Amino acid sequence: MRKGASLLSLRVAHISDTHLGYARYSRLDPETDRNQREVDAARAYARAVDEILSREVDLVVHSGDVFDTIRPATHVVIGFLKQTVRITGAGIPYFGIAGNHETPRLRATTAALEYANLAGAAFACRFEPEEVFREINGVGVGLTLVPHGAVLDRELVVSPDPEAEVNLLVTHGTVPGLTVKGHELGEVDLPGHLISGGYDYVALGHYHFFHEHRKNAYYAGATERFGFGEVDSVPGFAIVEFDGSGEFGIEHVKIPARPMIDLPKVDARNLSSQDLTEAIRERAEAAGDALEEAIVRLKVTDAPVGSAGGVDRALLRDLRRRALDFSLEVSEARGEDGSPEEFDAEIGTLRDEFEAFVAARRERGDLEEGFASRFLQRGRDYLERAAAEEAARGH
Ligand SMILES: [Mn+2]
Repeated sequence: MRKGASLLSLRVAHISDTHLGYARYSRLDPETDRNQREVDAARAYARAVDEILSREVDLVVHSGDVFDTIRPATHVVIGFLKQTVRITGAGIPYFGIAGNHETPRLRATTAALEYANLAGAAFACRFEPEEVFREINGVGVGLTLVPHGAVLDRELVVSPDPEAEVNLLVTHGTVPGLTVKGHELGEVDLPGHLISGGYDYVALGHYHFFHEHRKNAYYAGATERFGFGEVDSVPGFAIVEFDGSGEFGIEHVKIPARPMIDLPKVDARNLSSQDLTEAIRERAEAAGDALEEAIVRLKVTDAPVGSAGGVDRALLRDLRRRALDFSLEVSEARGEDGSPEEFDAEIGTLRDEFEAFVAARRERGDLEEGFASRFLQRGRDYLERAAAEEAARGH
């Protein structure tokens, strides 16, 4: 902050990784008949907008992965625009960038995010940075918008606007040296020099946890959880407040999300199918009502070959009915020659591939929602039955 006006006041909402259009599992939302997780992601964004509007912010920035895919379905785009105009319609400036999920592979392709620019927001979604100066609430604000498509240029240099009182950099990717639980995240895609410049605040997107990278650089975190790697994350966004002191205050605003539960692992060494069934039942009973409508995972390790195939199907069916999704991840004990039994891993891969296949078709609009959902369920049942039969044959 160069002009040091002590009267300066600027409140910025930093939101990120909304992943609109993300769809998983087979459950449909009873109200809309659309994929439940897709509806969850849309509701999380709507809740974030509610919070933003109740907090008298002067400016909103979105640091990318607005959409989960390059070609979100029309209703996903419309849903995003309806929420976005609640902000721009209230006269609040809204700037953002494209993340890796929505950046087209080809320069000739137009990003869906361009629609936001027709709704009064300003999103940089091409392959070069954009610089904006805007007087907001009497404060000269410099915004450097570096979409994910622009960070492919390793030599890219951006700098703060010397005329601005508050300078913000908005970008998306993994910063060098981002350490999570003691180890560094692989695949750094943001050049180190990019975020080292003299910005008052660097609004980062990509990493789904609210996280202070440096004194002036934060990941806002995602508005929902998008996988078990995020089971411990707290979905929400950040409010950053500048008062002209040269420092800023930051608050993480939590947003209620779909419960996600990783049940305590079962060590299945020497357990028969019946023992394993009982262990699963115990874990489920201990969790109780928390399982209802939650995304649940139970990992089973070192299961004797074939034992998983004999787990009580009625129990699994009941758990799948109660939870939004119940995923039993079994890894079998190593074979006598020390080689891992890879069969379940293969089935896991097949299942993932099948789900990705259906998701891609659904996204392209090739499959009608209800049909896609039934198709997905039937395919998974079939794969599971095949796995059980293989296992029973003592693969
Ligand atoms: Mn993301």
